[in-house]
Amino acid sequence: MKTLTEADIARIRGEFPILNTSTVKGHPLVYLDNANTSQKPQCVIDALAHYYEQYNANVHRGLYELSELATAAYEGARLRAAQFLNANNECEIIFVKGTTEAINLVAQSYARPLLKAGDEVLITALEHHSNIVPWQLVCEQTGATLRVAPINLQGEVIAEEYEKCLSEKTKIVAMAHISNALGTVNPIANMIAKAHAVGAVTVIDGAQAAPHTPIDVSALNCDFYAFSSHKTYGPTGIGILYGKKALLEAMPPYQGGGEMIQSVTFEKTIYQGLPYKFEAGTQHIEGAIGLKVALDYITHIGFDAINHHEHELLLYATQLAHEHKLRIIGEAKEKASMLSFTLDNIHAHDAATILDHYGVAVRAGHHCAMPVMQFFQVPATLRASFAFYNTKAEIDILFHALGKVREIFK
Ligand code: C6P
Repeated sequence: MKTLTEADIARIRGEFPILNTSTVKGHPLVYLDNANTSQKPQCVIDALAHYYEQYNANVHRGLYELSELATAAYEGARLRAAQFLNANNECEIIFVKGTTEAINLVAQSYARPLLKAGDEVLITALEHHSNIVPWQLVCEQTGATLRVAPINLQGEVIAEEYEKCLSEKTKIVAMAHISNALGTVNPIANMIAKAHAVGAVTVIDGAQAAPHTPIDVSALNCDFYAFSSHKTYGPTGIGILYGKKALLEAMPPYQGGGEMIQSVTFEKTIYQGLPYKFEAGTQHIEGAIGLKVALDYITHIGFDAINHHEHELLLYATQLAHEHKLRIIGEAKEKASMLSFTLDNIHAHDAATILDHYGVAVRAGHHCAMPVMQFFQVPATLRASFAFYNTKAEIDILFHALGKVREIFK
C-alpha cells in the first residue's frame, strides 16, 4: 500500500478503540498529541490481555510450558525489534523502559568509564532533556565538557557549525533523529559519518522517528539508537536500545540483580553475555510482546503509506496555520508531522485548556526541550502532532477551536 485512501483511514481508525469510543466534554476525541504518546490498536491491547489470560509466567527461569511460551514470545519480540531496525544480531537489542533509560544506560555504562577531563560530548541545540541531562551528569562525573551544535531560525542544526564543533576531543555525539519540539528531521546519516571521521561514537535519540520513518541502523552505521514503544503504538514502560555488539560487549552492566548473572559468589560475580547483561530483574514481558505486535502493525500499513498521509496532514495544517497567522516554531525543510506554534500572546496552557473543551488534545508547554524555547524566546508552544489515523477533518476542528480561543481572549 503506497497511499492511504479515506476507506483505509476509516478502517484503521476502527482498529483503535479509543478513537471510536472516547468523548471529551461531549465532543468526539480529536487526538493530536501523538508525539507525546500514540494510541494503541486493538491487536496490541489484545496481545497484552492474551499474555495475562493464557501464558503469564516469568521468562528464562521456568522449566515449564507457560514460562517457555512467555520466553519464546519475549525473545520473539527482540528478534522483531532487530528486524525493525535492521540490526545484524538480536543480541544488539536491549529492552529498556524507554528512550530516556536507553540514553542514561549509554551515558553511564559506555561514556562514564571512557570520558576524562579534556574530552568532549557533542549534542545539538534541539535536543529533548533526555538527550541533554544524562550527558550533563556524565560530564560532571568525569570532568568532560558538553558542547552544543547551534540551530538556525528554521530550527535546523547549522551544518558548518556542527562540523566546527567536531574534533579529536569529541568522544561522543548524541543527537535526535527527529526533534520533538520542532519536527526537524536531522540529516543523521551525514552527521554520523562526520562524527565517525573524528573517531566519535554516535548515539541517536529515535523517540520521534520510530513511529514515522523506517530505520536502518546498519545503513546509518550509528553506534547506539534508542526509541520508546509508547510513541510507536505499543505499550508504555518499554523501549529499545540498539548498540553495536562490540561496544555493548565491552561495557559494564548498567544495573545489577537477577537474570544478568552467570554465577555469583561473595567474592566475584560473572555476568551473562549479551543482551542479558543489561536486563537485570524481571522485565516488562507483556510490554515487549505488545511492542512486537505494534511493530508488525505499522510495518503492515507500511512507512510509504504512513509518510505520505502524515505529510499531507502536515502540509494542510501548515497552510491553515499561515492563513490563521499563527507563529510556527520550527520550519525546517525536512519536517516530521507535527506543528509547533504560538497563538498571538495567549499562553499555550490557556489555549490548550480551551481546546480540550472542543475535544481537541494537543500538547502545550516546553515539550521537555527548554533550550529550544529559550532559543525562540517563547515560554511555551502549542504542538499538534499527527499520526496516520488523523484526518484533515480533525485539523479543521483544531482550527475551529483555535478561532474560539481567539474570540475568548479578544
Ligand atoms: N517526548 C513529547 O511530548 P520517553 O519518555 O523516555 O519515552 O521519551 C523521552 C523522549 C526522548 N527524546 C525525544 C525526542 C522525545 O520526544 C521524548 C519524549 C514527549 O515530546 C514527552 S516530553
